[in-house]
Amino acid sequence: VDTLKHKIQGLAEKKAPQLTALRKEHGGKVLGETTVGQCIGGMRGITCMISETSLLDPMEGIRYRGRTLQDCMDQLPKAPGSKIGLPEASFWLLLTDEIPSDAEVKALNEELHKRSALPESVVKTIDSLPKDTHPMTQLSIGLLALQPTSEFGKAYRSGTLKKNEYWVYTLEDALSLVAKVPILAARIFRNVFMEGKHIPSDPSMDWAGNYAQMLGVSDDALFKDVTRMYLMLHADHEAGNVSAHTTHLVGSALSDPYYSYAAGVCGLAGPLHGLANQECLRWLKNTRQELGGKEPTVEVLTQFAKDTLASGKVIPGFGHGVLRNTDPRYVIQRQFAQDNFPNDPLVKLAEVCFQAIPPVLEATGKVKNPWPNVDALSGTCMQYFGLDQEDYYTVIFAVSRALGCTSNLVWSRMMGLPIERPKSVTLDWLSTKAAE
Ligand code: NMX
Ligand code: MLT
Repeated sequence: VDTLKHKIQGLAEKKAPQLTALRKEHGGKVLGETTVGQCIGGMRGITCMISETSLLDPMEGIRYRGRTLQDCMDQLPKAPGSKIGLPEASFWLLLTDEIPSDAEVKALNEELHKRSALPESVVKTIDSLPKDTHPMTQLSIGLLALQPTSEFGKAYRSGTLKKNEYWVYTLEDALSLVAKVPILAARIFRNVFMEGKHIPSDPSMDWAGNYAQMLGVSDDALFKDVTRMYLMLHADHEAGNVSAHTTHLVGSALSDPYYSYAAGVCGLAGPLHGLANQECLRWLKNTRQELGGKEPTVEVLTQFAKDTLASGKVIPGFGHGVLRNTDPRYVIQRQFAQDNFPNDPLVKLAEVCFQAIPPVLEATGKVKNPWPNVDALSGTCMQYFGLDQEDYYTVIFAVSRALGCTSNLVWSRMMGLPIERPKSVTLDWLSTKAAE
């Protein structure tokens, strides 16, 4: 932890003059105009927030601290025999702007294992939930049940916490939350789908590999890799997406990381955001069932896609608020599936969807990005290894997103960002303004 603190502090010292200059000398500089359309339209395209950890390019996708996801795959340390950049190494990168060494990732994993145990009260809370409570609801309840362990919350209540120390306690909570979230998530999975038969955490394993072994659906070494890949790819997507923005907003009130991320998880549970991976697998399974053993063709899938639109639903796994190209996270998962299980029936079906769906969406004339996003393939990769309980998929997304959302909280407190409070207006106010 000391190394991590030292590196974050060092980076913050380098960035401090930049932040001061921006505040003092350029505070009045105009970044863009806000239109009536943007005010009605979900604030799309309004630049109004800082996230140091990652930046999204509409065509090339997300970069973690300036590195593309392929750079991360290539450069981040890996588990023995694996080709996947470790997600906990991406956590280090998001926090420090440095690619960690193998030794640093090993030390980070040891630290995470030390912090990973769930308090008995949290175990009791989770185990007592009705099994038909959606896994995302269970996860947000579990995170809130962990809130009394917050070091930030305790320090703030003590009345002695200084503003320049906020980030230190936020980091403490970030590390503990990241350490505990796979344990909590695996417990939820085994409670709901495996009759409460739990598999203990293995302290010799990496963060994501251990999560995979606790899920316990497959002994295939590739299942650990697909889990590592899932967790590395979903870690961060700048701060405007619903889960990151919610976490950021709640954190800006100085609610601690458990409160903040529990709120973010509730946002991730929406079908237009993280739940799309669940919905996408459901859509593919239904489509396959309707095909009744027939090979999927572009013609048939085109008709299924049109039927979905005609029934007033969105096609999950396609489109994006900011991306205007095929999501690089989709591209990396597609390569993994093609390299390892190209003949899986759902992989084949997803390939046909890739050809059939974009033209259908384009033909509507209103969809700004007809290309697949990360959710179009993540569930397909998981079901190949036997994790076909799609209601659980968004929980895996949430385990990963904890890395980005909590790193952002650390940096928001480090930069001393204020409480977030944009202006809202009424329709009458807008009409008056529009008539001016
Ligand atoms: N299927 C059907 N209609 C769509 C789709 C889609 N996949 N994508 C966009 N549209 C519609 C959208 O509903 C809107 O219709 P209307 O004007 O009637 O309200 C119109 O096209 C314009 O929307 P856009 O400006 O292109 O997209 P927006 O930024 O509003 O929304 C999403 C972005 C991601 C919410 C939208 O593309 C969508 O609903 N996709 C399907 C759900 C999904 O895959 N979400 C996952 C996103 C990634 N993630 O992990 O969070
Ligand atoms: C995400 O990963 O958060 C999604 O792609 C949604 C977004 O960025 O708006």
